[in-house]
Amino acid sequence: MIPEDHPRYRSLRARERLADCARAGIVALEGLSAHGRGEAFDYLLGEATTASARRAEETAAAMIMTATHPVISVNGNTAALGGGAIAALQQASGALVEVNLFHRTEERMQKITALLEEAGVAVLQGEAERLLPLSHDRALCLREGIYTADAVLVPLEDGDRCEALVAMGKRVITIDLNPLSRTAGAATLTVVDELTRALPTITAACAAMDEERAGGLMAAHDNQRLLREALDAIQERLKHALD
Ligand code: PTJ
Repeated sequence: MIPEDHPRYRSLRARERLADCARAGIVALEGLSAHGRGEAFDYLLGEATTASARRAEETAAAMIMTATHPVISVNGNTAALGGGAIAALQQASGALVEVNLFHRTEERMQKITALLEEAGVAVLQGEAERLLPLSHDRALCLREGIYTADAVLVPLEDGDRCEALVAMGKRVITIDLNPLSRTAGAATLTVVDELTRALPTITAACAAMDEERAGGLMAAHDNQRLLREALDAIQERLKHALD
C-alpha cells in the first residue's frame, strides 16, 4: 500500500500498476524497462508538461481532428496506464482504436482488448494481416485500421514502425519522453511528455479545436524545433540542478 502523502506517490502508483499488469500478462516484461527509461527522461524534464510539449499536444489534436481516418495504436504499457484516457480521446476525436503489439501473442491481444473495453474503449477487431514492411510482428495490422489510416497516434512507439508508417504517407504522432529516440526523430510530430499527462491534454484540445486553429497549428509545426526545445528544457534543468 503506497501512502498518498509519499513524495513519489504518482510515480510509485504507475510502477505498481505496470507491475500488476505485467503479472496479469497485459504488460510485456520488456515494457517495465521501457517505462524505466521514460521515467528517467521525465525526471530530467521536471515531471511536468513543458510549454513546448503543450504546443505539441495541441498540434496533435489538430492533426487528429483534421484527418479523415485517424487511428490510435495501443500497446501493453499504454493500455495499462491510459485505458480511461484512451476512451476519452476516442470519444472526443472519433478515432478508431487498434491494439498493436511488439511482443505479440494472441493471449496478450485478447487481454489488452478486454482491459480497454472495460475502460470504455471501442476496440477495432478483425483479421490482422502482415501489411507493413517490417520483419517483426508490429507489421500485423488491420486493413480497415492502421493500414488505411491517414493519421496514427502511436504512444511509446518503436522507431522501425514509425519510419514505415511515415514512409506510407501517414501523419505519425508519437508520445515519447525520450527526445533522442529514433521514434522521436522519425515521427511527423513528437509529444515529449508523459503518457498520462499528454493524453488528457490532447483530448481537451480535440474538444476545443476548430478548423482555423488547426490550420494555424499545423502550418507552424516544426518537429525538429519541438525536439530541440525538449533538449533545451533538460539542459536548463541540469544547469540549475544544484542551485
Ligand atoms: O506492449 P508491446 O508488446 O507492444 O511492447 C511495448 C514496449 C513499450 C515494450 C515496446 O514498444 C518498446 O520496447 O518500446 P521502446 O522501444 O522501449 O520505446 C518506448 C519509449 O517510450 C522509450 O523511448 C521511453 O522513453 C518512452 N516511454 C516509456 N514510458 C513512457 C514513455 N513515454 C511517455 N510516457 C511514458 N509513460
